[in-house]
Amino acid sequence: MSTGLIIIACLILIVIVIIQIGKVTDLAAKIRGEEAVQLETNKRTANFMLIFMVAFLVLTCWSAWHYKNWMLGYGPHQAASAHGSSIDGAFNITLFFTGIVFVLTHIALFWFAYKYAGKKGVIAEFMPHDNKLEVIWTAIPAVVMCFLVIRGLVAWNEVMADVSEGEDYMEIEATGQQFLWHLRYPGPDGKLGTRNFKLIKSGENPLGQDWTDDKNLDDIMPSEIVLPVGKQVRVRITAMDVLHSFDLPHFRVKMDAVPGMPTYFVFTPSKTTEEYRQELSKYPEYQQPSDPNDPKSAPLWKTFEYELACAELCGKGHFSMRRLVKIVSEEEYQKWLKEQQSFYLTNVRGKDFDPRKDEVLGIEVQQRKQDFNSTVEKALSAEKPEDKIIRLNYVYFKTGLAELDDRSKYELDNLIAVLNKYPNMTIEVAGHTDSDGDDAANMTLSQERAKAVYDYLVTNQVASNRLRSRGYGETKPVDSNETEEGKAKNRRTEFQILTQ
Ligand SMILES: [Cu+2]
Repeated sequence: MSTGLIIIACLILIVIVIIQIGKVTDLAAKIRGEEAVQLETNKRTANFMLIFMVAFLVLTCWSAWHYKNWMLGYGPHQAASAHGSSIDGAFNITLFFTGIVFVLTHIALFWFAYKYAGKKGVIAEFMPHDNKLEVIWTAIPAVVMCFLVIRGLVAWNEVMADVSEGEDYMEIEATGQQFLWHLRYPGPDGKLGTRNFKLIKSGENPLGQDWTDDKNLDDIMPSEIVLPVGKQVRVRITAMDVLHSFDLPHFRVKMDAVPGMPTYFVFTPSKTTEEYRQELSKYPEYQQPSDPNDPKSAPLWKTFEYELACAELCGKGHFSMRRLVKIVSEEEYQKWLKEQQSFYLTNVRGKDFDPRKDEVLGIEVQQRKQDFNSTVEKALSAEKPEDKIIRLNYVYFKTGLAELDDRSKYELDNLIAVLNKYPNMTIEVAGHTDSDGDDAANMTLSQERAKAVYDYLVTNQVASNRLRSRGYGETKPVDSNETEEGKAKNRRTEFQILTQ
């Protein structure tokens, strides 16, 4: 506040000083004779015009030369995408023509001001109209502009082309919001799930993904963009509040993110992050320490990262929309992809707001089958009898009853598949409870539950002489019965491989 007042006070003072100087000059002119003063001022101004003409041109050329290796499109900053060079080409041609015009008009402007400064006894020539001149300065810019526009249009059509049917590409999605980018990858199925803005709920469902659409279940939401080099990528771009702009400067990718109007950009990264760093390492500018306060910090080229920026001033947190972009080899990309967790499975699954919490999902069935089979393989090669006990993690009973819940069938079917695979295998099915309630009742319940599993197996064509069932009640806890978590572990159904 006080700084503002001081600035305003200064401005007022400056205006007063200028007015006073004007008055003094006026007075001096009256004393010395107005014309003489005017001519002297003209001469001085004309000389300044000439100095400015030279100084500004030199400064412009010097700075362009000095900073050339920092500018996109020059030195180490050749475009890192397949289409990038066509944009750079259009840019350079425009720069070439406008550069010529800039130098010529700049020189003409100040040279004329110098040469035709007011002199005693010289009168300006009166030239009301000149057809030849007008034709020249209309025709030349028109022809040049036509050339630039047509060339630009060709580049635009090439760069903005959408993927055509049957083309090989991967799709990701970026949604701008004040002030971050939500990034979404399709997951193993390669397909992004549908969204509905009515389902948006911060924390639970930031993008409004429709969980009843299976395509959504494996979608991942990483905090950075990782892409394989040489693979065509289509980015779906949307916004949730105001205008944002999806900008990958090193790839010459830039497209507005508009609320309610999905846009897209198709591009192919052509240089990995590492390759870009290697290019930078050849230039002295990038040997400086990355941290100006620490001379021992890694050189700039080593710490280089591609980035995603928002290129639309979208509010006061606009700067924080930066995200890292990493271009890697196909193998590194696959490795990274495998480490990513589905948003649904990690943040929604089983929670109160999960609309499918009572359902066993296709992806879970597959995952559990894999886990179950690898546990069985491990038990088969184990030596000690206690290492041949396998817990049936997904066999559920109705509370306090020995009646199997429908969701148990997937795990039991995995067991049947194993028994069919190893025809000599015999097992004991065991039931266990926690220590709540009456001991004898627990014993009965565990026996009945083990029997229920036994019956299910027999009904499904497993020979009864390969099976026996037993209830252990609360006699064999694997965890403390003091905590809810421990109790849940003690209430279990398992089987032991007896012979194999
Ligand atoms: Cu923004």
